[in-house]
Amino acid sequence: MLAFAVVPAAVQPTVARADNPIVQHVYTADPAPLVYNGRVYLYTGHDEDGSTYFTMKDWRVWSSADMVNWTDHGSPLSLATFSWASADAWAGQAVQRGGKFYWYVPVKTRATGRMAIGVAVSDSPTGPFRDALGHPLVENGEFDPTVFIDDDGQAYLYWGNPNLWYVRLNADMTSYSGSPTKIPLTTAGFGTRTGDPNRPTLFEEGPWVYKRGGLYYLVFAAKCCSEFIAYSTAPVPTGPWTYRGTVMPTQGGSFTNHPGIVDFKGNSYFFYHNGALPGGGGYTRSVAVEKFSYNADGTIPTITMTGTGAPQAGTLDPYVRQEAETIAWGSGIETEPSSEGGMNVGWIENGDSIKVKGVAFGTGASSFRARVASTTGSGTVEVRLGGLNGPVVGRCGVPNTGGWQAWTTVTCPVSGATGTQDLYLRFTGGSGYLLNMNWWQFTPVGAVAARR
Ligand code: FUB
Repeated sequence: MLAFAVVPAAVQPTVARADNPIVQHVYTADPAPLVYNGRVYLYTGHDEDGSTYFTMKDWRVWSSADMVNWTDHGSPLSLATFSWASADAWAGQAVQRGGKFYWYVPVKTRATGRMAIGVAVSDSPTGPFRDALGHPLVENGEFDPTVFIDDDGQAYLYWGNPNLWYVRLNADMTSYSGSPTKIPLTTAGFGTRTGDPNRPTLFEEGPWVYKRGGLYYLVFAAKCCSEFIAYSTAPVPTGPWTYRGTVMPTQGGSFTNHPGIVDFKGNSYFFYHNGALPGGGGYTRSVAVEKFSYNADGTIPTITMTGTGAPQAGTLDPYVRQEAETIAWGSGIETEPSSEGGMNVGWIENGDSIKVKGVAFGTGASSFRARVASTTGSGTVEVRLGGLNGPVVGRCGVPNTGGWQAWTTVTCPVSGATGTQDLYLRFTGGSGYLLNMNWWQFTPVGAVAARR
């Protein structure tokens, strides 16, 4: 896709005051985090701009080493991956086993028009993913799969709305033993809902199952609508479950919510979604994250949504290549697949910006280089520190490279970039699209700048 050819109806937040929600340039929903190899990978759904229903066609992958700067890995899974699927790319989860990544997703089938669970597989957490089976793994008209692998290697698939089901997955992760079993939705297990005789318990959808300290947790979207997040616990993965209360109250401008919980670098994180971005709401949602600590007895505290999100877990190294699409807060920008691999930032106009949080310059940087492309040659990258209007420590002009995917490297001197600071790449120039950026890298004082 060429930056000048298509104008996406973008999410265009203009003020960079917060770092939550996690992604600003597309609407995201139904978070499913996975920790692998020192990074947290975040699998999400994708709400279309201006959507008035759950009109969802693809899923997205993001990753971070520090919980605040998130790299866009694009869309390695969509409805088109499943030849038998017709619609509803809803809430899924990816898990890793034996070096392969299995992504379980609910979709509507062409044949029956009912919801089913498909499974895609990849050798990499960022894909590409392919349909593992060529048909649904399981189909009973219900959705929202979560997969949990116990310490003994037994994997379980849970899913459901309005019921709650589980089945034991085989070690191949793409077949199962026995029949799907309905988990008894008792009020002792899942709380009491009033006002809906058809649904006497709070369980609505979006189960997320994991184990901590010998206790099994089932976190779920409760009541409808609006939903809140609640949880139950059990001594074994098949129950009986005991209702434990609220994780996150109803908040945030979306009538659904969806939980995902992981531990990362010694801390616990709760992922959810809300309608916090401009234009956001029940069908234009955004994934966000909060850090939390379990209570001493293993119960989960009540967590509220914030605009600041989780604190940064570490710092970002500016002296190694950083993808332009690694972003704490982006304003005005979009992303697209790059001809050089991965994604690039595009559709950059005058005044757009990228914030990268907690960049460890140490004793100082002497130059900045960026991989850029442009057909206009009218843009400049301002390298600023501390804020959008913070001091300019470098300024790189971008020439006409002959195409939006015709990449060249520009370099400019930097002075005054020391210590750990938030980096702002602010783009200036005339009207229209100015440049695309694939990656950037600083050179430390005393080192020789690389030529590419
Ligand atoms: O995103 C579509 C549906 O909305 C999900 O499957 C549910 O969990 C709810 O978030």
